[in-house]
Parts: sequence; C-alpha cells; structure tokens
Amino acid sequence: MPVHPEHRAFSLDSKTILADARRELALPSRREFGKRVLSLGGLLMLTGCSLTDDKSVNAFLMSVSRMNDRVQAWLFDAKRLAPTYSEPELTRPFPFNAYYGIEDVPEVDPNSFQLKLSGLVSGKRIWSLPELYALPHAEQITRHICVEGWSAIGHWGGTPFADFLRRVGADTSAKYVGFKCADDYYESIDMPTALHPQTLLAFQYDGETLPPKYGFPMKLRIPTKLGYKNPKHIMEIFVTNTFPGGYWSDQGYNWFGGS
Ligand SMILES: Nc1nc2c(c(=O)[nH]1)N[C@H]1C(S)=C(S)[C@@H](COP(=O)(O)O)O[C@H]1N2
Ligand SMILES: [Mo]
Repeated sequence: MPVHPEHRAFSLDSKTILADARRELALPSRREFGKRVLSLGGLLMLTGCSLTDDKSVNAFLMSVSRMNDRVQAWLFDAKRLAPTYSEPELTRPFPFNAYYGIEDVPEVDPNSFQLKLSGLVSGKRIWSLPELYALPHAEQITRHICVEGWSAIGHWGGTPFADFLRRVGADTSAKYVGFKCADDYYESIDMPTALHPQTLLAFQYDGETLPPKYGFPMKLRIPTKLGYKNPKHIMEIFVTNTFPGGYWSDQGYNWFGGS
C-alpha cells in the first residue's frame, strides 16, 4: 500500500495502535470520555469489528475515522472564516507538493481543455477555460497547511465555488462534491465546505495563470481544510450522495481533513 511521504519512515503497526488506543482510554483525562461516551469495547460493538487481524484493525480504524468525519462535519461552522493575510506575509517560494516529484507534473493543454460536470447537476455542459475565466472573480491570501508538517501563505484568484455550483444547477442538497484530476489524484468534500464563502475554484496563483506545478488549469482552494483536500489539475467535478472518498483518505487519512 502506498504511504504518505511523511509516514514512509515507519509502517503502521496494528498492535502498537491498539495498545495506544487502550492506554488513551485508560488515561484519567480520557476516563470520563470513555465512561460517558464510549469504551474501546463499545466502539468495537458499534463498528462491528473484532480486531483479530490487521484487516479488521484497519476496518475498525477506518470506521472510527468516519465517525470522526461526522463529528467534524457537525462542528464545522459554515460561516466561520479561515484567517487571511497580507501581501508581505506571502511565503516565497511557495512549496510544491504532490504524490510524485515536480518532474512528473501533468501537462494540460489549455486549448483543448474542457471541464466536465457530472452527477447531480442540471447544466451538464462542458466549460472551456475562457468561459471559466469570465466568471465573477475573487482573490484570497490564506494559509495552506500540509499534514507533512509545513504550512505556507499563498495568494490565489478564481471564482467563488458556491456561485459556480449554483450557476451550473448543482443539487446543493446533495452530500458530496467530487473531483477527478489530470494525474491519478481524486478528492471529495462535504457540501457545506463546498458552499463555504472562502472555497475558491482557483485559476490563478499570485496574480498569474496557475502554473502547472500549482495545479494548472485549476485547483480547488479550501482554506478551512488541510492541503490534501485541495485537488489540483481538476478535469471533472461531480455532485453525488454516494461517498466518493479521496486519494489519501482511502489510504487511512481522515476524510473530513479540517484545518
Ligand atoms: N492533483 C493533485 N492534487 C493535489 C496533490 C496531488 O498529488 N495531486 N497533492 C495534495 C497535497 S498533499 C498538497 S500539500 C497540495 C500541494 O499543493 P501545492 O503544490 O500548490 O503546494 O496539493 C494537494 N492536491
Ligand atoms: Mo499535503
């Protein structure tokens, strides 16, 4: 199983994780949580897992993470704004990151590019880049936080994603918005995050067309979420009620990924 670069140095040892979980629940500070909310046994009953082998430990941890998604979704305040910064605070150079090296960044041809919309969207037409560039424009200077332990302040320009979803007739009562990318990356987000006022379909970095390394032709910039929830090189956007998962969350990272 491919491992996020941060975790390449050590592997996931199910016995250690279980011992940690037991120790956590036994801590005085956690005891109340355990008593009032759930013990490890209670969690096991709820998730229907037995923890007899690595596979069931994985399934158990995944279902705890999905419970955590629901708690995070419930705690998410649709109007609370991520901090914004000023021009002098920009991180230069802004880091590049992907599951591959910079020499393998996908090359998308701007002349033939067509953004595809699918799923629960009434206006399923294709969008060219000039049409997308003509949409209402917004800018933001926000902090991108990567789970690998770095963060950087960047300046992005594009169109507010909530406006775009409404313009194309997306069913905004649906649960998820999913993204397919020009590389093998894919990601999905909950609808309240998709409609958050700072969620931006970004075509620009630092006042210029988004360069290939930062996600040409477009990325979704979500300052309320961790870096891996911000898909670059978006080729298709779909709206669905079926959980689509994501490149890293399907490998054990928490799907909600709030920052
Ligand atoms: N298509 C695609 N999008 C992606 C990734 C990727 O590998 N492919 N990596 C994610 C991760 S983990 C991070 S931290 C950011 C990095 O974005 P940047 O290169 O603009 O810093 O892109 C995210 N979106
Ligand atoms: Mo990341």
